[in-house]
Amino acid sequence: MSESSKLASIREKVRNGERLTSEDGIALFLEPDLLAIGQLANEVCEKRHGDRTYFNRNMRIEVTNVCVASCLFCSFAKLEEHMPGAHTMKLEEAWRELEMRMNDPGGPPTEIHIVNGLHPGLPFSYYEELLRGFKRIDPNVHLKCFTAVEIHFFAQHYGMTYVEVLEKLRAAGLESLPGGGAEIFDEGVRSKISHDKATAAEYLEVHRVAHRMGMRTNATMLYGHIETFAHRVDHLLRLRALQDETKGLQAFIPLAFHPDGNGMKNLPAPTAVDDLRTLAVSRLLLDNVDHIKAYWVSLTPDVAQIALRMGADDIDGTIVHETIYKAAGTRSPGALGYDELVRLIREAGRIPVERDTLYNVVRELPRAAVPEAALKPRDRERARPRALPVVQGDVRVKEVPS
Ligand code: V47
Repeated sequence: MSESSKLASIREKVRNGERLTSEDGIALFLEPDLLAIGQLANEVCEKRHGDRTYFNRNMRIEVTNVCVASCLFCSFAKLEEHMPGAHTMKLEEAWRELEMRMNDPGGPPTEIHIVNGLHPGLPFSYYEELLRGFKRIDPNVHLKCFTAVEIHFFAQHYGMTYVEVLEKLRAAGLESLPGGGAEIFDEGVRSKISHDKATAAEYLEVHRVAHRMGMRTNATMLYGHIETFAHRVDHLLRLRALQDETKGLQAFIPLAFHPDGNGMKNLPAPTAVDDLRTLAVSRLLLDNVDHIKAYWVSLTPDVAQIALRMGADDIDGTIVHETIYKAAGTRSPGALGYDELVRLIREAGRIPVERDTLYNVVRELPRAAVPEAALKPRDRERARPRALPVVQGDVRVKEVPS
């Protein structure tokens, strides 16, 4: 089949470093040749990152699932504390999660990523104490906590500006914001799937304020439910515009909708082709964002691994204890071991690079000499990376398989 002239002209633009338009974005989503789009996104990715794929040693904690918002896609939240399945951790319980990981082989997690429900009954000091406690246990752990939606809620609920909320949380140890809560920015879709939390403009404003204060943030997009391709493109271009202004976004993460147990359970989940195309188009449209993450919990490790050849340069981390996607029926495991992540990256022909949250290199591992299946089973076992010594800071350790 001959290639469409639209795809040829988009390729030309990308290779000349010209910015893609909204019309180009929609054409890419409509293009049936997934491999052609994936290859183009891969070119862009390799130009930025060579053969490197980033991952980190992180942990997820959701301290409360009590939430005043009623998002149609959410299988995790409970409206009130006394409802079955509702939980709010005592501070000691949350801290214990980190204490239990302090002696992990290879060292403790370098990042704690916290996403919560919007709980109406906790004092603000609960969140400050939460962060302080983690820093007491491990002053080196990076705290990437609370989505822009939570920051907006704190501002409203406790009567503060975004700057005041962020300043207080930063004084308690907060270092960056995760990307959750973006969903789809289009006001029509947003009013149907999440009408009672921060609007798109408020989400973007929290990120803008955080960037002005010198904090880095991530951004997400929840796709594969009632939105159209035009809505996805609009979402990506609003993020691109913010990034032109602030340069504070460090990674973009497309999140595949999971339908189990929520208000859109009648909808099918997006297919692997849609997942990969969305990731590739994100790489092509977001020409000013450094990192595109293939979040293995949302994609499954199998699809995330293929995404590493279609525009993604990051696969997220070891995670441990993810509950939002578990509630929504993901087929992914709750955690991946360090060695398992390294294996996925190596088998994709990439160089595994362990990073910290701000993309400083913790250690770089060698690429696989040959695909693992080319080795005898005994040699395969030997070629796997062993538990590694703790290395802090921007230190590169070339590990030699024993
Ligand atoms: O905000 C909720 C989404 C997000 C469902 O910043 C759902 O590095 C699919 O934001 N199906 C939380 N998605 C996760 C998140 C994230 C993940 C990985 C990395 C980073 C980062 C951020 O999950 C929520 C919401 O948008 N979500 N329910 C569902 N049923």
